Amino acid sequence: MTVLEQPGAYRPTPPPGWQPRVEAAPLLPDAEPYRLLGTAAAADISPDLLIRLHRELVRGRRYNAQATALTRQGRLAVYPSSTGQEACQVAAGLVLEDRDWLFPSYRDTLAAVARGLDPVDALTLLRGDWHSGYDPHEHRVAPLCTPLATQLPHAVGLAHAARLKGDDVVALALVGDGGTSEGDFHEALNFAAVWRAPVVFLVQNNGFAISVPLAKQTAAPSLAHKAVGYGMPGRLVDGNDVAAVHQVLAEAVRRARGGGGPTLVEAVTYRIEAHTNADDATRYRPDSEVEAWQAHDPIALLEDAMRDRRLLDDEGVRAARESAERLAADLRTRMHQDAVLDPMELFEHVYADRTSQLREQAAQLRAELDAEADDSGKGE
Ligand SMILES: Cc1ncc(C[n+]2csc(CCOP(=O)(O)OP(=O)(O)O)c2C)c(N)n1
Ligand SMILES: [Mg+2]
Repeated sequence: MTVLEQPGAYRPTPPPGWQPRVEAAPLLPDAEPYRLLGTAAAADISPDLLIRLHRELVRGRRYNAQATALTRQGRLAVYPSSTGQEACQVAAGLVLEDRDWLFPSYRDTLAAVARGLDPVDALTLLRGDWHSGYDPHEHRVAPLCTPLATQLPHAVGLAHAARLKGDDVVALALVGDGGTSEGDFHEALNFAAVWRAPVVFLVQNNGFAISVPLAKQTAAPSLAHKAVGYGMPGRLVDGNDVAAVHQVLAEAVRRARGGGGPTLVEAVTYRIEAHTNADDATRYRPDSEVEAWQAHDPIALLEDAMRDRRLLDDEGVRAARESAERLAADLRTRMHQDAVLDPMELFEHVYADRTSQLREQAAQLRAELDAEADDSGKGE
């Protein structure tokens, strides 16, 4: 007798009383991306929040332009611009409490800066200077993560550990549309839902993973629909509507903090620039597509809504732009200074107890540096 022939061992048809373990309908995303700016509900958003969001959007766009210019001047090895995606960046950077944690990817410099990270420190990694470039504990911003989606299980682990310790901490993890095809995305969402971890996943669907468009990335109805398979709610939001992204994230953060478990938010947006300064986007997408998205610009959408409510005038726009110019000037000044680095620090923060190989390599480098110092001393 085979296993399948044993009575009751294998039941391919469900028994009569079968029910879904979780109701699927409440987890499903809306049919259309949620919008707030330009709707009647926008009248209820706090003026202070809108003014803050506007200032950060304008500063964020200027930051992207300045960082891209620094790549041309040889001051940065590479820069992945988030122009067009500033609404997602700023909302993610401002929505958390100080005690929470942000887990960004390489494109999420603006989210880290909006959360309080020094604008120069946020570029240290891309300049190739020093480890992750900043102390992650200072602002509770994990290192800007280049291996796709690996930040997601880290976020879940931190959030779960915080809950076990009784700490009131929510983790917000950012990932791109391409990152949702990674095994780490699956593992993170599965664990988060099973453990009801206080974590929020924000997918910035900017249409592309380098040159791969979303249609070649997934056959899912939307990326937000993936949430249902894990047993968490999926929310679909207009990623260029900063008020909508902020509100949807704030609700997900509240839910996580209250013990309600994780949420997957898909923000539909667009990468206006190439993947990085090293990419030529005209090879794989028409200008007309970029222009269509420029007509749905996050800063213009917010400015129109704020002018309608008389929360912004020409003077307000000018003040925000001046603040952005000061940020860019500071970035230029400090990025044009050569960093003074100690090569021996390469060996720090790698292992708590240095391995024998690393000890050997450190000794070799020390000897080479000492020999160089002796030689240059002789030349003087
Ligand atoms: C594990 C892994 N595989 C491949 C890459 C190479 N890579 C860098 S960015 C990128 C595209 C990612 O696209 P997406 O997740 O949509 O993020 P976006 O760049 O659009 O913000 C790829 C494949 C990587 N960094 N890590
Ligand atoms: Mg993408």
